[in-house]
Amino acid sequence: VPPFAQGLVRDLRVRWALEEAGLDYEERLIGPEDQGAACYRALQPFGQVPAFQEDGLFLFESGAIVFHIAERTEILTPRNSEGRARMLAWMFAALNTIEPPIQNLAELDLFPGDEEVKAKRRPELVEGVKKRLAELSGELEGCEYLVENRFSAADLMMTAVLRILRHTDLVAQTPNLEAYRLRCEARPAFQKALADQMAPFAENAPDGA
Ligand SMILES: N[C@@H](CCC(=O)N[C@@H](CS)C(=O)NCC(=O)O)C(=O)O
Repeated sequence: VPPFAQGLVRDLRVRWALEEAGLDYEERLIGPEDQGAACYRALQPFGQVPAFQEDGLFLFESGAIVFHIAERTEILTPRNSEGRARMLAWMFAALNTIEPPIQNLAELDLFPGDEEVKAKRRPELVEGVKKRLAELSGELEGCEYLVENRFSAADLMMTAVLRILRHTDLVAQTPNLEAYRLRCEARPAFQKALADQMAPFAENAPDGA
């Protein structure tokens, strides 16, 4: 993927969860030519990344994969059923309520397009993002994490989503959200996952890139 997407590709979420859980895994990288291939579509119906295989189980959608991994470990999942349900609610919120406006803004900013059209559309998209960030910030007021004030897969997913805004200062404008993102990203499992995602990009970069 181009440099603007490196460190954001959604396999990062899965790598992070696997690192937190301390599970052994093997990565299989794909290129654009694999996206349409029938054998890859059998793993991921939309040809997207990530896809996950564990023995006979094939999973797609980063949220479903992370949840599957999270269920294995108390590091990522509260022990009680109420806590687990709240964790799932916040994972859905990250993916379904917070990510869409953030993704729309990132696509406008980072993908090519008519600059005049973009400039007209951007303020509305920024407002949409700011609204959700303010709401999230309010929810995190006085708390370090989203559920039971302990790190869980909900924070993993929320942090992965907030990172999509790294080309802007929108998260940094909200001090408790910025502190939350940094707290989650400081985890050794995140650092390992990020380094592992980035390594092949560096290895495969054309000379001097
Ligand atoms: N909802 C999916 C989105 C996956 C997704 O958008 N993956 C991107 C890479 S981060 C991709 O494969 N894009 C290429 C495409 O959509 O064709 C998930 O969370 O797994």
